[in-house]
Parts: sequence; structure tokens; C-alpha cells
Amino acid sequence: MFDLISSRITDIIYKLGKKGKLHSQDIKSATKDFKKILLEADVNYRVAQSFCDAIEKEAIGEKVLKSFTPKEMITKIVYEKMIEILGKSEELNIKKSPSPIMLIGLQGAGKTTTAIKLALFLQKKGRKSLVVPCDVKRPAAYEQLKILADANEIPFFERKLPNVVKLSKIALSQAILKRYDAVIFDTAGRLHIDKEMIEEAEKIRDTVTPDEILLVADGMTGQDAVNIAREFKKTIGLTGIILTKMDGDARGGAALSIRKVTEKPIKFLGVGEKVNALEQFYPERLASRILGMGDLSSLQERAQNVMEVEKAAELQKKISKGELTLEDFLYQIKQMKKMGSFDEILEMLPGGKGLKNMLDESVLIKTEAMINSMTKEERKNPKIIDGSRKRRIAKGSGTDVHDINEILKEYEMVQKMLKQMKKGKMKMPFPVKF
Ligand SMILES: Nc1nc2c(ncn2[C@@H]2O[C@H](COP(=O)(O)OP(=O)(O)O)[C@@H](O)[C@H]2O)c(=O)[nH]1
Ligand SMILES: [Mg+2]
Repeated sequence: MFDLISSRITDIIYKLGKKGKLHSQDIKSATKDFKKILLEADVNYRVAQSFCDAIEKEAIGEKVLKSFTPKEMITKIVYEKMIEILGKSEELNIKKSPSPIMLIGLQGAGKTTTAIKLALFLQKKGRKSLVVPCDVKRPAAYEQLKILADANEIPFFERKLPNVVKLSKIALSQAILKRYDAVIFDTAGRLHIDKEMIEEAEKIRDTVTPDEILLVADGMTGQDAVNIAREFKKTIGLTGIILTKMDGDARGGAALSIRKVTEKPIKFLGVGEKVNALEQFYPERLASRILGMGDLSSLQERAQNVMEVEKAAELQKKISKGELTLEDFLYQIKQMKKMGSFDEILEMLPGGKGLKNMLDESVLIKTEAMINSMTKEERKNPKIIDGSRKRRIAKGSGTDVHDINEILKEYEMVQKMLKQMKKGKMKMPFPVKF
């Protein structure tokens, strides 16, 4: 996600950071480059323009704070302006009981898949949803939703009725009777916006008075998605947007402009075909990801899911004392593996995108094998690992002595770094509030 735009923006910031002092010329040429990158990423022209103007104005006008380096200054300004165009994060609005949620959008945008993703998302929060197939003309649409609902044990509205108004009314009353928390209406899409589709959606809207009318739009289509959103907002009305296929969208133009253009919040991102590939949209996280500062809060959230709280506290204590053993190192590797693919995790760490090119997963696997071949004593006190121990470990883990030396060296470096941090010699990177 956003790989290209992210690497190019961080490049510019890096170059600016090398200068001792920021002159207005440097800032002007950097914002010009920013604009070029944004337009190439298919960001709306006016959004790109106002974003760059705001950065320029602030960067030139800003009293350079003594405690900030030029790189930190410019990162901070770009970060803040990016959040301004992305808007505040907004939760799903489920006021009523049950809460009607209407999904609208063009055919192929991902409505049916998203209906199930949303139902599962709500289920995780302890809320039960009924999914309702509203495309009464295409039998395949009914089947697709039914198959997905059955496979994921989501309640599905079975009745087939030729009249979509009647159908949605009955579905809603069934949801009331059965005390569902939400009713998700998967409406009919077309290849293009047409009058019939709009009218049908308006009828459903007037029948069920939804808490949410969510546009499901294909994020890969860039400005087309933005224009579609604008059109739907004008006719049916929208409460929010779900951008799908963000796993395939390296450019990010739709995500960066849709809020500013439509003034409607992005509520979720679809990040894969699987039914769990739905992420709540947090502008701060996206901005810090794009700026290579890493998505620390997402990472923390995922870490909490897999790491026992006590163990985490214990590790934290050891880290702050500068006493991390190889045993702890191994534990962390194991936890990391549970959290997702190596690439995904690296991407969420500050500066991780750069590391991605230098590291690969096989190194991690090798490290794990080596530590596994060490005795408990060796893991606790790696200093005792002499030549003969190294040969034994290498043999046991299918590596060679050179590999063992490398990992021990790395471990020593981490130890040193932790000690320096403890002494306060090393500062944490640019402080961003998450
Ligand atoms: N890669 C990816 N594919 C998606 C995502 N959401 C939906 N799709 C795929 O897009 C295609 C169309 O989705 P569907 O839900 O049938 O769209 P609908 O016509 O709007 O109901 C299907 O092949 C889905 O698997 C997503 O977030 N990422
Ligand atoms: Mg569909």
C-alpha cells in the first residue's frame, strides 16, 4: 500500500534533511516535487495544490524550532497537512437497534465481499448482523452473498421477492424481531451510474432510513472513484466511504483525495479478497505509514493480540535495563511470526520500508534455528560461546560458524544500543503522538 508515494516523499524529506538550514528556495523546490508525486499518484489536482501551498506557507513561515532538525520540521509539517486532507477518523455509526447499513456502488467495486467483511467486523465487537441481498434481478448476486454468508456463519435473509422495497422492509422487520444489531443491505450495482440504479437505491433508503449509507468504491481506480463518490453523494447521499482493493493500489490517489473532495469520511479500507481483509481507517496511521514513520499503533494493536501481557512487561523491563538475552530474542522472533508476514511487520516499523530491501525472512528463520540449537546457558550468557560451542551450534542448526559470529555481533550491537538509550545518549526518533 502506498509504496511508491511513500518512498518518493521520504526521499525528498531525506534530501532536505541533509541541509543544515532550510532556505525558502529549498522548500519551494521540495513542494514542487511533492506536487508532482501527488499528481502522478492520481491525487485530485486541487487537493494536491492546496496541500503543497499549505506546506510551503507553513514551512517558510515557521520559526525553526531549536529542538527540531530541518528533517524533523518538514516531516512534522507534511504529517500535519496530510492529516488535514485525510480528515478525522470516524467510527461506524450504529445508533438504532437494529442499525440499517446500506452499501452502494458500481458493479465489481466489492459491495458483496464488503457486506460479509463488515458483518464479521461487527461480530468481533459482539454485534450480530443480518445480510440482505437487494439485487433482485441477478440470481448470481443472491447466490454469491448466500455462499459467503453461509461459509462465514453470518445470518442471511433468504426470501426472494421481486420487489426490492418490500424485500428490504420485510428484512428490516425480521431483524427487529430477531434482535439483530445491524442489517446490511447489499444493493444492486451497475457498470455505470444510471438513473434506475439511483432510483432503486433511493427507494431502499427511504424504506429503511439507514444509519449509514456507505459507498463501496474501488481504490485502484483513483480519480474515477472520487468522481463516483461525488455523484453518489449528490443523488443518494452518503455517510461514508469504503475504499476496496487497497492491497493492489500502490498509488493511493483515491485515498488521499476522496475526503477533501466529498467531505465524507473514509471509514474502512478493503485490503484483500479474504473476508478478514478490512481495516478501520485511521488518518494518523496512514500518514505516518506514508512518511515512513511506521504504523506504530497498528503494530501495537496486533502485538497485543499475540503477546501475553506479563511477558511484554517483563521484556520491557529488560529492554530498559539493557539486559535482553538471546532467549528473549528468540521469543520475539516467534511472536513476530504470529503477527503476520515479515514484510507487513517491517512496513509498520519506523524506517522499516528501508530495511525491507536489506533484510529478508530467511535471515530470521536462520537466526531462529541458531538460537534453538543453543543451550539455555548459552542463550542467557552468550559470552561463553567459544569456538567449539560455535561449531556445535552451527552443526545443529545447519549453518556455519560465520553465521553464528554474525548473529552474536548483531546481538552485541543491540545490547550496546539499549545501554546507550538507557543512559540517555541516544534520542528516540522524531516524536509523533499516536
Ligand atoms: N484484492 C482485493 N479484492 C477485492 C477486495 N474487495 C473485493 N475484491 C474482489 O473484487 C471482486 C468484486 O467483488 P464483489 O464483492 O463481487 O463486488 P460487487 O459487485 O460490488 O458486489 C471480487 O473478485 C472480490 O474478491 C479487496 O479489498 N481487495
Ligand atoms: Mg455484488
